[in-house]
Amino acid sequence: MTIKRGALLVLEGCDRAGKSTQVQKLVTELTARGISAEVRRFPDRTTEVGKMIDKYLSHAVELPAETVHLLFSSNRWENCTEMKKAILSGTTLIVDRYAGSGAAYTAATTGKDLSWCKEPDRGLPKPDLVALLEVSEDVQASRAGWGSERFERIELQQKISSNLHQLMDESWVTVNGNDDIDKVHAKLLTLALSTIETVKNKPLGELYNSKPL
Ligand code: DGP
Repeated sequence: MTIKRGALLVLEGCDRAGKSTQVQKLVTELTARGISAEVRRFPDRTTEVGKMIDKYLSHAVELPAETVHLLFSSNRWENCTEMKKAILSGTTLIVDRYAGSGAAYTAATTGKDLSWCKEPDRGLPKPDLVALLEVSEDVQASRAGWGSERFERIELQQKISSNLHQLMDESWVTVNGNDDIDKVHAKLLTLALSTIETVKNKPLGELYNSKPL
């Protein structure tokens, strides 16, 4: 019997859009339905690269913007082999941020164009679905912990949101993150279930490249 692969599902959005809550709820529900599913989160602050990113985000160190950009990308690359293995062995990964954040945040903070920002992530596993959670500024700023990390400023978040929209291709959909938690969850669950079904016999793609892996 050939193993059906899992899906690579990504939640993107600005800070405090509700991604972490939704990623967790989605994995819990998929698991309850007997579907193999796991959470991944970027930045992955547990690795050596991730620890450096964490220090940068919490203002403990200063680094050039280009260095930071490559650190975030390399944090995705260092997880890439393990992620591919999990997906190809049938596990669906629900990922809290991925390359979309990589390009959108650096373009917003540095003014570099999106094509420059996308380049280091070329060739990573391509998400089968990117759900972009959209929240209003009021909702965003009212959520717990807002403002403590480096990029949590309204004017910057507006640029990030605009960049995320420019990155949208056929694999992206927008979801209204202002709705209550259960309504957002129901929408994401429907999207996840249909994507898992659609891609199970298809090859995993390469990000920003047309050929499959
Ligand atoms: P989070 O742990 O999801 O709150 O992310 C931490 C912060 O880092 C958040 O402000 C978003 C930002 N971020 C996430 N991924 C990237 C990336 O790849 N590049 C840049 N420049 N920033 C990122």
